[in-house]
Amino acid sequence: MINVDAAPFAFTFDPAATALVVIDMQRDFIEPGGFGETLGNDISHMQRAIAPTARLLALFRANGWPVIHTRETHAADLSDCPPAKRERGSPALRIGDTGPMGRILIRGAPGAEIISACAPVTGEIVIDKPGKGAFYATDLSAVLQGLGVRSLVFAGVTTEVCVQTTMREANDRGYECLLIEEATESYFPEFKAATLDMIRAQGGIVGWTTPLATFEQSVKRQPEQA
Ligand code: C5J
Repeated sequence: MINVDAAPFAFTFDPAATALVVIDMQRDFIEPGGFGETLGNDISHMQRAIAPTARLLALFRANGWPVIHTRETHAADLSDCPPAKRERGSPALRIGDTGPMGRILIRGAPGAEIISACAPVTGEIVIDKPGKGAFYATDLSAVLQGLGVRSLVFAGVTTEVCVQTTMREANDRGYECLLIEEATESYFPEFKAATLDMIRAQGGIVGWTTPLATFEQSVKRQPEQA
């Protein structure tokens, strides 16, 4: 078992039963011309999560622990995109419209791909999800059961939308969830801060959070690698 100094108290995980879940590190949320920007957000905030997420990926890969990536995407015919989602608000471009990186959030479009710094490598699982939560309308539950996983380490964007929604879904399904603080970002710094607080409030009502360096040091200290 590995013990991590986390908030609201230590997070203990069995590395043989733990996976990293990297949420939606897609060009459409991070790069100019994508979904995030078309909604009117300041995408520059997303830059901060890239290097920490890449470091976390490197750590899991070096240890041979499973990595799961998610992408928020829709079918080309939009059959899995509720009109309520597509038609809400007045974005410059809607889901399915063609922007500088191809059709917004459509599976296979360049903008829907994961940014190169965090791109999946051979053997890693990629889950396409039509909703904010990665369990809704996907086979993520079956994938995790197949891996024999009980603890999930989270990274990705955006903190208060797809990351938090997926952590809550996972928590309700009995998974122990740890969010790495620098490896997640929001377009709204105050929403990120509030989400970290919400996750660990009330004795870890959704899960735990910890800084990346603390997690890395805890993994280095594990007895098997001493
Ligand atoms: C959003 C996400 N923010 N991946 N999606 O619409 O958080």
